[in-house]
Amino acid sequence: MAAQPKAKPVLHDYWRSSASYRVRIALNLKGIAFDRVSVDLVAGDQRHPRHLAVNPQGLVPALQIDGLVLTQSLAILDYLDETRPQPPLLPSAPAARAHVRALALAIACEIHPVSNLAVLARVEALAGAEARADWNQDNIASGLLSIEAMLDHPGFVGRFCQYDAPSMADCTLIPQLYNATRWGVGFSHLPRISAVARACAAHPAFAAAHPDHFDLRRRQGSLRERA
Ligand SMILES: N[C@@H](CCC(=O)N[C@@H](CS)C(=O)NCC(=O)O)C(=O)O
Repeated sequence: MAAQPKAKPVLHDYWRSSASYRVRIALNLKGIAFDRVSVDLVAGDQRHPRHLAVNPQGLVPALQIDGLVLTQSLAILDYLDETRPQPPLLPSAPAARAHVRALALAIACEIHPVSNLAVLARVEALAGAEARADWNQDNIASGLLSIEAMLDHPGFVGRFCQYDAPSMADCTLIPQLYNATRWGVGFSHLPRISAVARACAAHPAFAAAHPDHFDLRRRQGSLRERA
């Protein structure tokens, strides 16, 4: 019997979600073509039963692949790396792997959750719109300072976060920088981060994953702001 052709992966994402952006970059780096289901976080689509059936956490991203539905962006990156090892998202040496994972986790576990939509909405409800912006800007600025210090590691220097090829750390950092820019937090004073941003901007997998290509407002002609 002829083998069934594999279904094309489907990414449930939101154009401006940084966790989704991580997965788009990784899929592009691996050369995996995918379709998208757009979950409009501003409209509240993430709480619709149709999306909750895909991701009970009511978050994006979720990736349908190999007959599975995967959630949590870093778990998705790990799965992609384990099932499609080339090009690797993690270096082979344990110490180098630990460093890449530490960078990715520092962003995904420390910086990003504090800037999440639900957290920002709560800060705004308690203290107003100005406090929401201050909170987010302070969080991102201090988070990036620590990432700069982590990148300045003599053993792991290169064009990207570590060495001269993109890794899971770059997949995580670039969306965080997009978010920083959106919130008016500059990073030109951080030389290692700026150098990585330049290297990634010139890489086609990163360029093709950029939120501008998926901007819902452009497609819908609406002007909804800040998700
Ligand atoms: N740790 C999760 C974070 C996912 C997450 O926070 N996604 C945000 C967008 S970047 C979201 O769906 N927010 C919807 C909401 O807060 O209602 C991951 O890495 O996948």
